[in-house]
Amino acid sequence: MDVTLIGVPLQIGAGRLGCEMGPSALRIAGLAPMLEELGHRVTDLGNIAPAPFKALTHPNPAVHHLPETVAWIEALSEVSYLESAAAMPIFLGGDHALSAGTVPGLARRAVEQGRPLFVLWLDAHTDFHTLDSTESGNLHGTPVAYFTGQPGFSGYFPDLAKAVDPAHMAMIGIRSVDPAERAALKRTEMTVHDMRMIDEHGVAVLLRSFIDKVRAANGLLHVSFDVDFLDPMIAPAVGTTVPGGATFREAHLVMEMLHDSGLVTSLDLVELNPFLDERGRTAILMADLTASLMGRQVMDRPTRDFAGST
Ligand code: EXY
Ligand code: MN
Ligand code: MN
Ligand code: MN
Repeated sequence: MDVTLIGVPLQIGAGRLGCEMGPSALRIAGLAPMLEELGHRVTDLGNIAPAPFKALTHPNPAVHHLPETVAWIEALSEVSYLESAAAMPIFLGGDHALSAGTVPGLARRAVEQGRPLFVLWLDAHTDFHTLDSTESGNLHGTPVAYFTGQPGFSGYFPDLAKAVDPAHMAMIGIRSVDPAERAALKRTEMTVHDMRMIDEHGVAVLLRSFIDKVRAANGLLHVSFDVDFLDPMIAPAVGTTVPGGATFREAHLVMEMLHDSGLVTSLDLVELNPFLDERGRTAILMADLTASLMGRQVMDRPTRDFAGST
């Protein structure tokens, strides 16, 4: 398959700086050769940069970096629309505010193809704050509220040509939700599988029901993978760690099942903060998980991969 890597060194949406090093860390982890080894044709477009930004203020005093973040979102929405025409775009983040750009661009492409866009949100957080409800003002906590058309973004974030229907989404790995997000989510048809659901039922049965829903609707599937979906013990390089995340095998199983579904048409890899890492192990894990999404089977893992690893 033709795959396009797009670096998005966005970090102002997060509470801690460092995500701007994410694209480089994923490249240094060997993402491109890992995908080429699986037979994919990989084009690396380098990193995008925002357009010059105009002054913009919001009455919520906590909201910060709004003008610059909007400029990133506008640029990304265009890139995402263009790069989803004939290849699978993989966005190398960068903090999760980037999905406020990638998802609307993909939704625009989906409309042209006459197919609904579905989104799988792998995250400890629901990222369902609005500009009015956020208390941290960190805009990486708002993308899902924005692109599902919740109120309060118009006049600040770019107007949406097409919102994503919450019924066309599933969140897996959730274990850190603010009261305002929970109240807003209750008013939607969003499928939220928190870690209790995973512990009780297993991730496979939860994911399979969502995959069946996407297939039945002839949908396109975008996967937005936040590093903090994973347990911090295996993925420490993220600024918003929450104990009790997905294990190594749960994460690989999700990726292997998604590959077998044949439905995934785009991917965000977000919130990697190499400044918080040990010898790049989180970046390597994210690249390894992407290889599973792109077709590497468990039985293809030669001993050399882990011989002597700690
Ligand atoms: N809900 C909290 C906030 O809005 O600040 C935490 C958000 C973390 C968002 C990270 C990207 O997933
Ligand atoms: Mn900040
Ligand atoms: Mn997130
Ligand atoms: Mn998160």
